[in-house]
Amino acid sequence: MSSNESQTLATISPTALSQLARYIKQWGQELGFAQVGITDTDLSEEEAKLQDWLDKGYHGEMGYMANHGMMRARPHELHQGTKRVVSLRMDYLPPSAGFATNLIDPTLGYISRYAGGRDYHKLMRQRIKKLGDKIEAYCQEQGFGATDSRPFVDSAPVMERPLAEKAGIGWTGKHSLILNHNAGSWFFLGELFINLPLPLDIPISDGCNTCVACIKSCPTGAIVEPYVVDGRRCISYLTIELQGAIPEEFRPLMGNRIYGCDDCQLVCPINAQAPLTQEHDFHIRQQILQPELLTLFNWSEKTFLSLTEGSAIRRIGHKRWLRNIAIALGNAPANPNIIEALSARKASDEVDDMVLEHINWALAQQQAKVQQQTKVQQQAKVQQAVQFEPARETPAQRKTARVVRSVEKGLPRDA
Ligand code: B12
Ligand code: SF4
Ligand code: SF4
Repeated sequence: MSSNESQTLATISPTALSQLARYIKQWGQELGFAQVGITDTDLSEEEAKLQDWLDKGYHGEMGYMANHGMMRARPHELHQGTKRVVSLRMDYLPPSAGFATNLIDPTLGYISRYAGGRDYHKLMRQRIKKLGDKIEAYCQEQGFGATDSRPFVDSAPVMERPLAEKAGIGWTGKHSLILNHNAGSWFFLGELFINLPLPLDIPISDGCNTCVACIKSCPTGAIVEPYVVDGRRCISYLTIELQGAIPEEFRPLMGNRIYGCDDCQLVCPINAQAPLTQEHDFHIRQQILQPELLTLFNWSEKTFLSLTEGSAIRRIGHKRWLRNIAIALGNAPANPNIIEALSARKASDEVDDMVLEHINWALAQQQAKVQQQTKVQQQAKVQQAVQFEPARETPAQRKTARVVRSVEKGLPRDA
């Protein structure tokens, strides 16, 4: 951008900027965004918190979180000349979410509801780019000069949540996600960085009050203090971000969650009124709607790649897919079909050492449960008891059962 152009932009009157901000919100909604807010680029208050999070190693293997220094907290350094950040919310809660039905059945795989449809990154980025183009065309038409803008959707080192909070999209919940009373938390965030001094929106106040439901319900204790998630413990990290073996201590706690996790949002009372997505692309694909673990486990790499085309799931690749499902099969009740499928997979050339280790773990879990059942049956015979005693619930199963009850009561439409 030439100095003449920036000169012209600098002379736009406050009234014209307010009018433009109203148009930006209207255009954002026309492009499918449920909420649009505007903030400045000052995240200096977040720098110490981000550094502390990194110093504690909470990012685990997510090198991209540490690689860019404090640029994440400095939008004007990331894209020179940026004066404002337009923060945008797009809802993803699909109809027939079937949260409780899916979580309570250990023979089904649970896939985070943000990932049931098309990958949000590209879809949102294209729409935000269109918003930037509309602003540019309007400014040219009004004789304001050329603007400079850049869209982001989790694509570069941007602190999306603190920006959204400052732009009035919602408050930071104790699970660290952004939420508000009208929208709940089932939404993605995206941004448009722009060099116009638009008027700022006002943040809303924290609505969590004394609630701690998300902290208490997290299956792996990943919310280590209010507002702070140790990424290394989060099932979303373990199943999606982590490349290698999943530490054994977390495997029994993961239950049937094979891609991401929604528990901290499922128990959140603010989600009771959450709107369903307006995007058909975010509806859950048929093949992964309440899917049988054994069916998913038998997908060849070719089938995996073809059925996950255009979906975020594809990015983890077939090996990590098998790794995650093997753990869920190990957590399922004893079943000869599971033992057979795990044993058969061991011989497949689609399995490497990492996956094999998870399959062996799952087989050991299954065999231990078979032995336990046999022992109980023998004892029952000795005592001439007529009734078969079902396997006792583990602490992880009890926790999931509590989450399921909370969903049935609190989110009946989506249960
Ligand atoms: C890395 C990452 C992860 C990691 C780490 C999560 C984490 N909590 O940091 C993992 C893989 C675990 C993850 C999981 C999920 N993620 Co994620 N993730 C990101 C990413 C790329 C960066 C987040 C980040 O900067 N973390 C670093 C920490 C330091 O930042 P922070 O959590 O914002 O921390 C701030 C607060 O803790 C606050 N804070 C600290 N102390 C205090 C005290 C008080 C009083 C207050 C008010 C605040 C406060 O200050 C910190 C710094 O500003 C963003 C996209 C992006 N580019 O921003 C998506 C993003 C945050 N993820 C998102 C989603 C949807 C998820 C999942 C729900 C996916 C799923 N269903 O499996 C889970 C939810 C887990 C959870 N409870 O956070 C959405 C969230 C949308 C929303 N409504 O907020 C984002 C914004 C992606 C997007 N574009 O939509 N994610
Ligand atoms: S997504 Fe699941 S594992 Fe991660 S913090 Fe939330 S409840 Fe815990
Ligand atoms: S569950 Fe409770 S504490 Fe957690 S984000 Fe929701 S309202 Fe806040």
